[in-house]
Amino acid sequence: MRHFFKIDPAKELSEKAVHRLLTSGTDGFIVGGTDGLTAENVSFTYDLFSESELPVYLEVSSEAAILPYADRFLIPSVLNTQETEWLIGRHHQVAMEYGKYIPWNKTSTQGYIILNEEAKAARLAKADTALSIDAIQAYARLAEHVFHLPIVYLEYSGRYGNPAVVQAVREVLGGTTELWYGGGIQTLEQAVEMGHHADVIVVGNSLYEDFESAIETTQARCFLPC
Ligand code: 1GP
Repeated sequence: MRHFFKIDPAKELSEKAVHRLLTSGTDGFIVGGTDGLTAENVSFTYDLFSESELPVYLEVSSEAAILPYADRFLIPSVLNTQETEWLIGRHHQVAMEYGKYIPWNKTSTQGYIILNEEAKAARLAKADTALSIDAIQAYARLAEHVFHLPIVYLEYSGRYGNPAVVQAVREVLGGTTELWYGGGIQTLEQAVEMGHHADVIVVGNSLYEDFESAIETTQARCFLPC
């Protein structure tokens, strides 16, 4: 299991906080957010976190988040959206405009399954969040075996999710698609619980709410079998 912090460029972190994060024991950082992104705050944040050897992923959710010199790009595609725009439409527009310049070999597609109906991303992408476990598993199977996506991302942003869903998705993934979980992890105990099933756990909002507790989540690996 790997642990990533998700850093929102629209929110402020002190110099001390950035240092603590860089030395926290996390496995990497995802720079990304839902709104308030500008070319300036994205590049400023990316530069702060790329000072260390840890991987820094740039999650491209809007054109403002395209930083040509970044090393790793994550391209979200919402599997349970009701509008093709969020599955492939926006991506197509960007590829039409910037296709020649995008370092495609540095991109990984995240097949998002958004499950918290109150999350901004769920509303924006018109995600169908009222899904049974069978329906969620079916998306995961398609992601791995039909679309060959490297990542399935169970997204509960802002709310702690259902560990039984994460476990059920784990059970149907065959090992070529990674399972990432994000949403509402505030404590070490929660990080361990989700870390039992997920290849990657992502901690975002709690950084800005209870910093010390968020830092503790980096220790989850110590409580999991190797
Ligand atoms: C957001 O999944 C991440 O995209 C993390 O969620 O902010 O709720 O921790 P939280």
